[in-house]
Amino acid sequence: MSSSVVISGSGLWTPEYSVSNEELVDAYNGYAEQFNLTNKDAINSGEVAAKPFSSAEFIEKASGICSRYTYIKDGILDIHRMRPLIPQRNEDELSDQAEIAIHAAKSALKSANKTADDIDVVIVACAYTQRSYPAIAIEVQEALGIKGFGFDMLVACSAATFALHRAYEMLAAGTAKSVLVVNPELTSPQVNYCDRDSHFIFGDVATAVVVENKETVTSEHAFEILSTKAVTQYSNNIRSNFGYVSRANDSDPFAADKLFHQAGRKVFKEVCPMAAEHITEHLARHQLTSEQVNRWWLHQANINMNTLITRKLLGREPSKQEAPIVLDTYANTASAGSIIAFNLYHQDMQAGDYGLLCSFGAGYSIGSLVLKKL
Ligand code: CO8
Repeated sequence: MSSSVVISGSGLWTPEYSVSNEELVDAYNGYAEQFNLTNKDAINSGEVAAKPFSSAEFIEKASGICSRYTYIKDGILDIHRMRPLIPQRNEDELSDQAEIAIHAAKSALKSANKTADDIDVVIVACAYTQRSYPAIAIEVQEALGIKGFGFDMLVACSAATFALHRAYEMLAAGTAKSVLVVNPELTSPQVNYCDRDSHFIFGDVATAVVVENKETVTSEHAFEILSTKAVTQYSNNIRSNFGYVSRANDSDPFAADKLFHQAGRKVFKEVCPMAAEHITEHLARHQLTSEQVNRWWLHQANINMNTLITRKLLGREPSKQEAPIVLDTYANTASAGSIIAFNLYHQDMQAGDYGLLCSFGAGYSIGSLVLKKL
């Protein structure tokens, strides 16, 4: 291994539009009322299940989410549509995802004190890409004028940490000089706004991180990556079945199973102990205990999940400063959640402080990095 590998900058792009729980619940309940009226006879005969009503109080209590940002608000609150209205772009225009990725990438480059010439690898890592090819990463690479190579990788909520894992390995192996990892999480097209159990969970955002060798770092706030750890374990409890074979299946592309759906309770019960055990093992690799970790940048899935995991690790409730939560305004932003927390809550840390970045989600997949402030 040549030199230490360092996170030298990060960027965040927040959409202009925000949707409150109240707005979302009003739209959903309006849709449910209309659905129940239209399907009255089928509901009465037991053929169709009535749509239950949603509540803003439930959402905040069960998830910690008060509002979420959306790339486009049009259509989401329209009870006759219940999905965003994103105009299709021509092939000679920048794709939606590349556009939001570039906003975050530019802000990460600035914070790392780097230009396009310093970067030779671009990884676009997120839960979905809006097309199969050409890769969004290559589009971002071209738009930013980066020479080298780029590729997309999908690992649901763990895409960002798994991509940082790849970046770390490339730097450590000497096959890259500096890697730009970007997470354009455009989740709203895959949210089922007609499903009471999940209509409130997700928001859109884009984050980015620059990873380089310690010798080339010139930024103010840099963190050495001490190590990375990843694990996956197959589970059907969080699924999205839309894919390129859907057309050949002759199935309904608007069917609920094509969108995000989950057995939320099971996920909660199974993922929390997995994540806590994973983190404990990872810290032990460095002879560190949870009490020595100054900052926890955890995946932002659900306030109760985050609280349970940190309570398991620390044996007490962490302070807001120790384990920042961004769920209230950003909601679950798939793989970007822990990076938003990192981006917003690291500048106060002192040289020698430890931080733990960790994602957990669909797959199941868990990814973590132990970081040390330079
Ligand atoms: N309003 C009112 N009541 C509701 C609502 C609502 N909106 N939703 C559910 N209820 C009702 C239920 O029907 C249930 O009623 P009953 O007791 O009569 O059956 C009651 O409230 C309790 O429901 P739950 O048991 O489901 O409620 P929970 O307290 O478990 O909370 C959660 C539900 C918030 C979903 C919770 O289970 C949870 O957060 N689980 C963790 C799962 C999680 O975070 N998953 C996200 C994983 S994301 C991921 O991996 C990313 C994939 C890629 C992202 C792409 C996005 C498009």
